[in-house]
Amino acid sequence: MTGRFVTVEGVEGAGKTTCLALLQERLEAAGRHVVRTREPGGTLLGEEIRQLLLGHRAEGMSGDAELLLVFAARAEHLARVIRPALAAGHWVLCDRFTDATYAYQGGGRGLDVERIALLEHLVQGNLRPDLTIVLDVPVDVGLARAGGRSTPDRFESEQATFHAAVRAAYLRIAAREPQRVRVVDASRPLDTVQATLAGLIDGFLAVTR
Ligand code: Z5A
Repeated sequence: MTGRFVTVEGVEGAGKTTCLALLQERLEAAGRHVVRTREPGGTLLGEEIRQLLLGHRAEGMSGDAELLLVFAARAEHLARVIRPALAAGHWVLCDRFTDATYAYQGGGRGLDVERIALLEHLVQGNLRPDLTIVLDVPVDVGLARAGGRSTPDRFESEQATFHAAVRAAYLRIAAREPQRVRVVDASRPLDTVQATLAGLIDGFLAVTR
């Protein structure tokens, strides 16, 4: 059986973690071996880079430093986890991937998309997700859902305009690549969202047998 690369994206608090669990269950019930992972992270080095990226650093970091750290973590993740899993025929289920870079560093931070595309090509070659699910919620809904947490990280501390730019960037990607990227209205009650996701992943399984 051929492995597939499925990613889940969305603004903060959209429900990715909650929904990834359902997707994993569904795929395993269909007999697929699933490797569930996340970005930034997924490897020892990647998790250390995650701490740098999310950490509470008084002086922050430059946009380019942030972008290069994201791709450094991704290079390690691809080499140690994603490519080997796909080569073994496993399904990789990843909480965020390069669409997040276009959304956060491109949309949110306003970095030049061409620079992101250059690094994407350098680090990934032709590898792209086979399916990307964008859980779409209005920013205030996502922030309210995530609001109960402890100290906000560097991204969570950003203004609502930053998160709105992130959301808009995701929707632009989805409009440009409707075959790969499916938008799910995640502002609905969880059981409704999960029913939509179950249908979506079952449909994808049916065409990838
Ligand atoms: N980042 C970047 O800048 N560039 C990159 O290239 C990459 C990442 C890859 C960490 O990501 C940060 O990294 C991220 C962007 C940056 N920063 N932000 N913001 P992360 O994915 O680890 O962090 P996150 O976005 O903050 O994810 P999260 O906080 O774990 O949120 P979530 O997984 O989307 O939500 P959740 O934990 O599943 O749900 C939140 C709550 O809502 C929870 O109580 C649920 O029970 C509840 N929930 C979920 N769905 C529903 C529905 N439908 N109704 C009601 N309540 C719900």
